[in-house]
Amino acid sequence: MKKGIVVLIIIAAVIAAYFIWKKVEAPPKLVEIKLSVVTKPGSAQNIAAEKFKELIEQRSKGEIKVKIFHSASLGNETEILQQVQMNTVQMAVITGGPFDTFDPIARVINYPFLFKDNAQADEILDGPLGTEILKSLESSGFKGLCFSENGFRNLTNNKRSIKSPADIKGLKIRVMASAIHKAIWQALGANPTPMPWPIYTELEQGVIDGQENPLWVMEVYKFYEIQEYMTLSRHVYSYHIDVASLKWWKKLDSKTQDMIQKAMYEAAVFQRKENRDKNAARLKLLKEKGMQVEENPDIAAFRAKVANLKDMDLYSDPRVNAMLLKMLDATQ
Ligand code: EAX
Repeated sequence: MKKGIVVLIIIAAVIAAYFIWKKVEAPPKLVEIKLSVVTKPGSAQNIAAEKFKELIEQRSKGEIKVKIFHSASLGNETEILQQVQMNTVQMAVITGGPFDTFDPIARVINYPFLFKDNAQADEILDGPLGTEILKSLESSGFKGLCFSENGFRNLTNNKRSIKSPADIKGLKIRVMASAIHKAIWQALGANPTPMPWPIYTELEQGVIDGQENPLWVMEVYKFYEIQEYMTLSRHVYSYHIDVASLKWWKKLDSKTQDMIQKAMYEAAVFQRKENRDKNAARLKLLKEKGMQVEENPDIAAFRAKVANLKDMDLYSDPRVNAMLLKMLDATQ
């Protein structure tokens, strides 16, 4: 009889231990992701975010849910990145510029006239140098997943047609919150004004004379209504970093991490292609809307003005400098 009770107690203890262990070990069933972008639906960032949501929700059979916060509803890109660091936002698609203040390594890809075309940008950013940059963001609390794109940036303004840097002199140009972007426009002779997105009102009211962004921005944000001149300067390849909170990432099991990584990369590849496929039609539309487009600016003169940027203090951190040299070596 006594023996029977002991056996029962042991069985009960084993069952209890099993359930306690299961509760501790079992990953939470539902993963909820807040994903933030500063721009509105139809934007490059949003297209990458929407595609990611579609892929991951389908593949996880509903176990991973994504809620997208767009149109600066959680603040500007710097503020979004702070929330990602704290894990109050789990993921974001962020333009390369604002990363600059979190980790100066981001400056390397913003280097003017770095990539000669889309194919080269993909080759480098999807390759070992891109991976090294993503990895180094971990020291500032980010898990860099991959790169989607804004595209090559072009100058618009409301004062005059611009063919060479001499025409830029004194123009008040809005730039992203990024030391390298500011330095580029200083070197080109403008009066650069850092300002977070969005900037339509400032352009409309003449607080700034111009801005620079890829073609989709001029269409989606209707800049053709308020900017008369555009120059196809293609001075910087503007990337997005598709990023996750490192704090959050570390808590996910490896299967979930792999699924997220894979879906975000596929979304990025999809978005880059769709962005590029639309550029010819966008240029046509912007001309039809009345923008005067300088299609053959004096790029050699632009390049000459920014040739010394690599020697500036901006790149003096040994880690950043080493990466810049590797990048220039691989591209120029
Ligand atoms: O897509 O702030 C900027 O100029 C960025 O390019 C923004 O993401 C618009």
